[in-house]
Formats: sequence, C-alpha cells, structure tokens
Amino acid sequence: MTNPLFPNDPHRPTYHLMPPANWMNDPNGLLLWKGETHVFYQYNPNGAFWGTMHWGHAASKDLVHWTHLPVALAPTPGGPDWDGCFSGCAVDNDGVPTFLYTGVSPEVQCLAVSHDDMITWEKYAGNPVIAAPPDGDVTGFRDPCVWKEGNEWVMLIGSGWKGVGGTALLYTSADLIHWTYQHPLCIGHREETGEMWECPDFFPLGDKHILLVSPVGSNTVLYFVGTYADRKFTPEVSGDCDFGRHFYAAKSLADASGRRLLWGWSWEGRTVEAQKAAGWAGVMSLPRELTLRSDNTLGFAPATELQTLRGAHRHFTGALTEPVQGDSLEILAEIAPGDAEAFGLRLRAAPDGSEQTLLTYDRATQRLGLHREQSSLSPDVNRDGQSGKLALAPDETLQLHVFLDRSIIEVFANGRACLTSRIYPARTDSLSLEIYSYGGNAEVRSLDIWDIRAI
Ligand code: DQQ
Repeated sequence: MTNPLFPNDPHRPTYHLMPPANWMNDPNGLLLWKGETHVFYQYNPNGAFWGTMHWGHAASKDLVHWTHLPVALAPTPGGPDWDGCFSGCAVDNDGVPTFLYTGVSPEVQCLAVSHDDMITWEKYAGNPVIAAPPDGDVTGFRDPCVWKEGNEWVMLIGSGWKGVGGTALLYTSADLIHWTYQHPLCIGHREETGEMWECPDFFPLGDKHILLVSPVGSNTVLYFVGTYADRKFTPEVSGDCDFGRHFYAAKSLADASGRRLLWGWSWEGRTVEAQKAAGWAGVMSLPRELTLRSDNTLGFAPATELQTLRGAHRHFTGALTEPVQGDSLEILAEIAPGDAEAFGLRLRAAPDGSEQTLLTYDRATQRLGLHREQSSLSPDVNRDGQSGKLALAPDETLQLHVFLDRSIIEVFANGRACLTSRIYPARTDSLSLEIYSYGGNAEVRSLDIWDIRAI
C-alpha cells in the first residue's frame, strides 16, 4: 500500500492490505456491511511487534482498494480483555453488527456491538459472555467463530484436549449472550494435527462443510472437508491451505454472490529487530476464492477483482524474448514438463545471480517448492525452503499464477495448491524474472506478465 511513512522501503508491499504502520496478525471479524467488505485484524498500535492486541479495521468496495477506519477494539484496563483483544468474528444480529472475541487473561469470550456502522464499538457490560472453558484439561480457549442456524446461534471456540488433540468446542445461544456448551465439533489426533487448534472457521461449501484450523506451532492452516450432522462434524478429506509457512489464522467470508473468500495472515520472515526497525510487520494475504472440487479437495483461486490492478502486459510463448524485471508483478505461466527434471520461475534475480528465488516443480518428488536459500544476502532473513506435494497427471501442465509484491509472494498452482512466502532481497537490482529448467527442457506454453499498480 503506498504509504508516505515508508516511501523508500523496498520490502513493504504495495497492493496488499496492511495497516498504515506497526504490527498486524490474524484477520478477525470479516463482515459484509452496506455493500462493503469489512476486515478487522489483530493490531498492535505500539510498534511492529506482537503485543497489546487491538482490532484494526479496513473496508473495501472492491476487495482491492481499502480504506483504513478507526481502531475498533482496545483492551479495557481492569476488564476481561485488559491484556488483549484476541481473535474472533463478527455477525449481523438483526441489523446490529456484533463482535464475539477472546479477552485475555485468562482466555474468556466477550461481546461488543456497534450502532454507528462499525466506527465505534461498545463492549457488553456483562462481559465475559463465556467465563471459562468446560471441565477438562484444555490446551486453550480462544478465537470464537459464530453463525446462525434457524433461531439459534452456534459458536466454535478453538481449543484442544491435552494429550489427545486439537478441537473446536461447540456452544449454542438464543441471544449471543447466554451460551450453553454442547460438545466438541470434532477432535483431532495430536500426532497428526496438533494439540491446540487456533482460529477455527466453519462453513458450508457445495454439499459439504469445511473446517479450517491453525494448529499451534504448525505454521499452517489445515482444511477438513466433511459432513455436518447433529452439530457434529465428520472429516472425510483433509489438506493444507498453503504450503508456504507464511499463511496462518485464515478466516473466510461468503460474499453477496455466495463466493467463499479467504484471507490469512502472512507473517514476516526476518528478525524481530529487523521488523521493529522497519516500523511495520505482517501482511494480509490477497483474497482467495475457495471452491469444492469433484474429488472433495479444496480449489483455490485469486479473487478476479485483482485483475483491475493490472498494468503493462507482456505475453510470451516458448521463451522469454526480452528481459522482464519487477518486484510488483502478476505472472500467469503454463509450462509443460518436457524432459526436465525440475523447472519453474527464477524470481527477483540479481544480474550476477548472487540473489535469486526459485519457484520449482520437482518431477521426481512431485513437489512444488520455493527455494529461498539465495533469496537475500541479508543475515536477518529466514531462507528455509518451503514445498508441498502437487501430483500432476501424466499429461498435465504446470499452471502457475503468481503474485509478487516486494517481500511477499503468493502462488496459486493448478487451481488446487497455494504457497505464500516472504523474501527480502538486499540488492536493489535483484529484479529479474526468468523461466528455468534443470536436467532437460521444459516447454513454456504461455507466459503472461503484468505490472501491478499500487493500491
Ligand atoms: N493470534 C491471536 C489469538 C490466536 C492467535 C492473538 C493466532 O487469538 O489464537 O493475537 O495467530
């Protein structure tokens, strides 16, 4: 986002939603209101580090350009959220926008309402509305996700049973204030999906229901596709929402046309000191549309509205016939593997190759990965490789849809995999884009590249 506070920062994204300065993490309280999409988010007004959690607020008419609005929630000294307003959701309660969120410490559930189109928020005087978890050895009790079924409100709270596995605890209420614990929506296996599920999100898609959870320490958002009956969920298919390890705490929203849109928090990949020095940390992912595929896995696509940001366009077939440079690009590439062992895109490359990031498909392992070992000459930067399985059918081409926005890369592959990551090239001339292959030749069927305009 163009920002006078950081005119010369080469790493600050230009077309992603982020606060004007300081720290942000999880998306919170996504709500459609009077024709606009409102995104709230975990925010620390006191610097570019996690702490004193508030709720920041932005709204958009087009999912692309965002207006920053006043901070919605701040901790109340002496109140149940004295130590922070943690994550939660927003619902439209008969025309009254209402937040359900976690106050700390300890973790309790709180309610707030707005009577002025969400500019200011009043916390319920009787907070907390849920003062303690049910009996049992829980690993956490936070991040309410609320929806309405008939006349009843249903809430999930992210949790887990010690030694057993992550869970989402299901409560019901007639008025959003008085809640009754029912049972766990479902329970995971500790060894497979962790012991504590943060930020549950639950919604119908096609003829299935989807549960998204962010297991503590996993750096990933898992999805489960399954059946919801008697207020219990039976997972049938599962997968990773993103291979990149820089996409977390995702929340979704059904838009006016019924599309299911997902946003996640992309955290930084550099030291806390570097983040503080930058004055900002955390980026909201681009909105991505979720679909249910015929094999009951999830499909992912960037919201089509993003096309309105496209600027200068270049189209190639076979090979890049002219140099392409940029740090704010959209790239659509279709590549047939040919006889190559590995192939993909070389991004943000310096003229002498001393910095470069490889987005690679490896045929032997069938993995799509981002190789960041040479992504930066700076010592402050994480350079771990990140990859995930993407099995291509024998005659299937690799179809990459890449959004490069300075330090953030978001990749959509073959409509069924995503990889979000962060890079911080230190050289100002690390700008080249190339196609490469290894151990043989891959065939570029088509390549479209757009400059992307700042928002
Ligand atoms: N972030 C919030 C918690 C949530 C975690 C605190 C997930 O509510 O569990 O900032 O990133």
